[in-house]
Amino acid sequence: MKIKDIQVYVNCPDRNFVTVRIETDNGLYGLGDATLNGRELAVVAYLVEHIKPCLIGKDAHQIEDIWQYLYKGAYWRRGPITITAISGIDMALWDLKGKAAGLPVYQLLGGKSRTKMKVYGHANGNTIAETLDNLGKLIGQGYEAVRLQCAIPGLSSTYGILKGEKDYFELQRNRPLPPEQAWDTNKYLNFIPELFRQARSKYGEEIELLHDVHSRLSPIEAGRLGKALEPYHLLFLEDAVTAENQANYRLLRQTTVTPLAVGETFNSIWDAKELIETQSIDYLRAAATHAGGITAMRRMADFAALYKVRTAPHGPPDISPIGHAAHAHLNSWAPNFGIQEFVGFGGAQMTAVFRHPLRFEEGYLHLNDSPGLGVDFVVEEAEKYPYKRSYLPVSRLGDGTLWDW
Ligand code: KDG
Ligand code: MG
Repeated sequence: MKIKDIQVYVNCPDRNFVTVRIETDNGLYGLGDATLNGRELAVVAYLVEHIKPCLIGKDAHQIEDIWQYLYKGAYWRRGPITITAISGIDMALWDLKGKAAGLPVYQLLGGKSRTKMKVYGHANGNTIAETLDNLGKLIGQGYEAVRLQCAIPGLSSTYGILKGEKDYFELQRNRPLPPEQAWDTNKYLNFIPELFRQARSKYGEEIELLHDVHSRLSPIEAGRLGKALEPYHLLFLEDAVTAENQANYRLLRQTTVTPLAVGETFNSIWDAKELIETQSIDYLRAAATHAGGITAMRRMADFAALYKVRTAPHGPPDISPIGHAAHAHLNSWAPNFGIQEFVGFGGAQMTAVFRHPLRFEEGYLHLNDSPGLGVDFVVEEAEKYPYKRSYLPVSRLGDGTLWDW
């Protein structure tokens, strides 16, 4: 099964996605997601200019060797552009191997550890009342776990709150340059515990609750928040602090028993090594699209399992249905799967372009038994939606200081 051609598509069906399509000489094709939100074209160039010429004629079954070849062969290891490009290739090769074998990818990984995957949804709002109404709607749809984000009173904008835009992409798209958002640690820390107090008092203890800090706090500030949230029993607090310095989490861990999750921006097992070994986190949020594909995610899951760390793959709208399908196969297999973030299947344009193998029912995702990853990519549909440049927002304090977004 030799690689005959590699096509890279960048399209905007509702939002931008980079799709890798590898064709083999036995008439099969495999699909991978290489979407890096806000920096899409850098990955496209890496794939087309640097990776494609190296892979034509190679045996598509040699997934591990190709992964090592692209990782070690670049000499410049790691980094989001390189690893997102490798991730797209890796997913497409697993898709091909599954199609060639007539088996879904989870079977190649070792079979199913579960029949369905628990997900958490998002309830956002401009006020606590609105956030809790949205939480009630998700509980009504069967969700057993929900992330709560609420606009901070006195701030003009807050992460996760759309303020009239149709979705996150429109929030980015409607501005020619990165949108600027405001941040105030004191206002935030004084407000968030009240959101969770009211959520518990309205809906009780049964529903599992989560929150994403989006890396805005120092370890000690994060410790204050974690402690204040302890009475409300979160499933996890995400990205309480940045993890470039993994020791941040060792410090945070000493201050609170609120479970901790981190990893959506990780592009290597090395980003998580110390966090896992020191048991400083409870959930690893790495994504197949940004952390090295199925090959790397499998390795991370096995390593995390040794330390009782569970997987909770990143599931935002800026990962394509191919990336979500890769997670579904990993989640079906991983003995230490924890929970999957899930924000729906996207709009009409997206569902016309990507045909996916997932079904949502009563708080869980179900994966069908199609060979490979089970996703199809309709090129003629995709080509109706050209790429549109967009940027993620940046954050600033009131005095103009640039902050973590
Ligand atoms: O592209 C950035 C988003 O994927 C990110 O902001 C979403 O933090 C996120 C989450 O937890 O889904
Ligand atoms: Mg997050």
